[in-house]
Amino acid sequence: MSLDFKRIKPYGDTLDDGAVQLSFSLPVPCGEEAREAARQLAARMGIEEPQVYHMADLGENYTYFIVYGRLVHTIDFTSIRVPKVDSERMDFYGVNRLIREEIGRKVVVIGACTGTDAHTVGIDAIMNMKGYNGEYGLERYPEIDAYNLGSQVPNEEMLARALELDADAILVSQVVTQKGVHIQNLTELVELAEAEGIRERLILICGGPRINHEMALELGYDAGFGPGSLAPDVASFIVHELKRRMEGRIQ
Ligand code: B12
Repeated sequence: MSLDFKRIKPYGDTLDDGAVQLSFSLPVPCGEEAREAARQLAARMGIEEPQVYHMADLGENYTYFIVYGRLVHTIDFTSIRVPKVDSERMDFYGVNRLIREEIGRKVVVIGACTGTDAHTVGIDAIMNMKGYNGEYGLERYPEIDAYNLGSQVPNEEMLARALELDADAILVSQVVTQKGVHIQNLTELVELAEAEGIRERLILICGGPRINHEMALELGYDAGFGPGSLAPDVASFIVHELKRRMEGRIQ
């Protein structure tokens, strides 16, 4: 069967069968009424023949469900446009060579989990000497001076340190997204930088499991990196952007 990219839908056993699995919780006591409520909700989501395969009592009148069914909706894949970081990706050696040969000085990068966020594993993956998933972190790059400020760093402190270190780029990690706290926190940093008149001097980058490039641009950042990002992705973007800005100044 040939694929119609204008009408794409999930599949399980055979193409276009629409098979999906979803899980959710409801604030109701576990029982047959809860099962029926989950089934009806799934039907309203556009799932045909919904079956509650698993139901578990979460205690205190909350219930968890896993529902299987067939999704009726399709998506026009040909109409999808997603902004992506489009700078050429270089490896560790390529990044260091480009800095040496075309920037001619060390590149200063500071990073942290800001606000109340204490999830340091993501920013460490990007910055730590030992690196992550087979790639060294920025601290290992001889041409990059990398400062990892750790967790729960207030935006004011982040900016003050950026000024003190004359940083080229600020890396902000936001993992907790409950109640939109990341939006508020990321926006505050941009506003502070603008208020201090230093926004244009900085390359502002954010990252985290629920961050993407489009969202980052909307919030006033230069780039956003999501799950699976590695140090060379970020380093490549920084040096290309720095070079672009330097060339802009010369013209
Ligand atoms: C470990 C962990 C913790 C540890 C953190 C320890 C530490 N030092 O980091 C502890 C136990 C402290 C913790 C606490 C909490 N946690 Co927690 N935690 C996790 C967990 C299990 C793993 C996160 C992790 O380490 N991922 C691995 C890293 C490598 O992945 P990553 O962060 O996505 O990073 C990659 C990319 O996103 C990107 N990236 C990340 N940051 C940046 C930054 C830049 C600049 C760039 C370029 C890229 C980049 O690059 C990285 C490498 O590819 C997740 C669940 C999960 N499985 O994801 C929950 C989770 C993140 N935690 C959660 C919650 C709710 C909390 C608490 C609020 C719980 C509570 N009620 O107390 C507290 C909050 C503490 C706080 N003040 O922040 C929720 C968040 C829900 C949400 N949507 O907001 C999650 C998703 C669990 C869940 N399903 O509910 N947590």
